[in-house]
Amino acid sequence: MNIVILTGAGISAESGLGTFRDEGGLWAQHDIQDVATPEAFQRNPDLVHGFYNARRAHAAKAQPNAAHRALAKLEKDWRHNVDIVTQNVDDLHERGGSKSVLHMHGELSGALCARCGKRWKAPAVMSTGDLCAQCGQPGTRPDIVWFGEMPYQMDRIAHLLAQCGLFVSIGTSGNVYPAAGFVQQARMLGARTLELNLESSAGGSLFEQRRLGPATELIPTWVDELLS
Ligand code: BV8
Repeated sequence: MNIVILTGAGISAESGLGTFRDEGGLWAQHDIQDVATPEAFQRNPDLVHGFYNARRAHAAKAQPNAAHRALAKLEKDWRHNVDIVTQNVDDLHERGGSKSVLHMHGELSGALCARCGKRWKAPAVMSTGDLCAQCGQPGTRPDIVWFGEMPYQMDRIAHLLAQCGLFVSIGTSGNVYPAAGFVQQARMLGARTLELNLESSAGGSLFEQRRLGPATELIPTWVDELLS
């Protein structure tokens, strides 16, 4: 059977990247309305660039952990498809060896021209002075899906959920939609559902099975069980 794995900030927590809603998390340090909406970028692009420049630098220094590597092993050794749909904007899944990774909320490594839609590899530091290489206009932004914006590749995700026999959610609090709704979609489409998280999430009761613990312990154990 095909496996779809939704991941959130919790899988990168033990690599030293902050989560959003845990104690001292990113949303405790910054108000979402100031740094993660299109209106925030219109209002104060320097503040928003500063927020993502800091996270881009932090993510570049972080290393994939045992959980990222275990998912890459599963993809390599599992006889059917393993597709990761991540809410994370870091590249730790790719650096951990995973090939099929879908960044539904964009990527810190991406830059986007708000005017002509061109995409390119983001420089380490982005600023309001950067001009788009294609249309020459200012207004370049991190290629990140902010609140109120449509997440990427939703059609492909719907297709994957319809084709999977097992839907696993790892390291996400289940607060943000549409990602938080995937478990219901998967269940309705006949998939088994499993949550692997440090603590029970907002939608925890929607999962047939739940295991609680840190990802670097939980995921390698679960992958070894599945492959044995
Ligand atoms: C959309 C950007 C519609 C990148 C993100 C009311 C008003 C306005 C909007 C809404 C509303 N109600 C619903 C909405 C929609 C809104 C939403 O869901 N809001 C919520 C807050 C109520 N959603 C949207 O706006 C989405 N777009 O709906 O568009 C639309 C339709 C048509 C046309 C146009 C538009 C867009 C959502 C995307 C927003 N961008 N990120 C960035 O800055 O990173 S969301 C942000 O939250 C991140 O992507 C993050 O991934 C995501 C979810 O957070 P988590 O990953 O779950 O992290 P969190 O800290 O919450 O939890 C961590 C978990 O890990 C915890 O459970 C913890 O226990 C666990 N953990 C911790 N340590 C470990 C661990 N687990 C294992 N091991 C450990 N060691």
